[in-house]
Amino acid sequence: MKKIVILTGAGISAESGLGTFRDEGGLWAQHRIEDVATPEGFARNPDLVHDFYNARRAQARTAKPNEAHVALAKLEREFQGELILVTQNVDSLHAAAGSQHVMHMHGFLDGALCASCDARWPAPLAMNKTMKCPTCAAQTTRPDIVWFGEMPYQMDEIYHHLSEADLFAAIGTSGNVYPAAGFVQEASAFGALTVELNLEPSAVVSQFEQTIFGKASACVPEWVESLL
Ligand code: BV8
Repeated sequence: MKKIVILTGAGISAESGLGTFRDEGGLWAQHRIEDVATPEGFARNPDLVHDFYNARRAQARTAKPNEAHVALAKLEREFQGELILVTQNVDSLHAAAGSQHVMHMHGFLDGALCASCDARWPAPLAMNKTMKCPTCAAQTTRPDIVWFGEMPYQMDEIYHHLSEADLFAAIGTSGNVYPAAGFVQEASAFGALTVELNLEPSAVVSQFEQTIFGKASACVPEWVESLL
């Protein structure tokens, strides 16, 4: 096996204490997606959106990687072929666990972006709408997060990797959000073996050849050992 592509979602960070989106009492149960994770919501009420991300940034700063993150970092170190790790998550737990190359397709909680000049810089713990861009001084600072209706990052590169994958694995994602939820179809169309590791069947479970159900902190280390 020469190339493995892995997609992770909120489920891999659940045991690190970070809320998922669609589980009981998840993030979307407390907020409407339209209000806190769309450009329109940000334009309508930037304070509400900054508060939402400031709370998540504070929570994420205290979170520690769990055994699933650590196992994927070990896989990157020890796998003889090429490992591509794509995450929908905006936390930095993969990097904290030692993963060197992580593709953050939905952006970063710890990143700030200027909506006027596209400058990016490390986000302070709390952001607000009066913050000035260090490059152009405009007061249009936003979290460097891909909201609904916006194009996820590095899509061309990701599709290229999917076309070359021998194995595609989705870990801790409910398969509700596109284009990420379509990656399994893309990979299998190019002949990859596909496996879903999740607490329960995702919305696209039928498209996977193999499924492994259970908590990520237990299933992922075991799965990684089976690969090495
Ligand atoms: C785009 C940043 C186009 C925000 C996020 C109708 C049909 C199809 C598509 C659409 C549609 N209407 C609109 C769309 C497009 C839309 C979309 O897919 N909407 C969905 C809701 C229907 N997608 C977009 O808008 C995307 N952009 O399409 O652009 C375009 C084209 C051209 C030009 C311009 C634009 C952008 C999507 C990105 C949105 N941003 N994140 C933030 O994080 O605040 S998405 C958000 O959901 C998070 O990033 C999250 O990662 C992602 C997916 O959620 P999951 O990671 O899967 O998390 P979830 O809670 O859902 O599931 C957790 C899973 O873990 C569960 O299955 C659970 O069982 C499991 N689990 C729990 N505990 C554990 C566990 N597993 C293992 N162990 C455990 N312990």
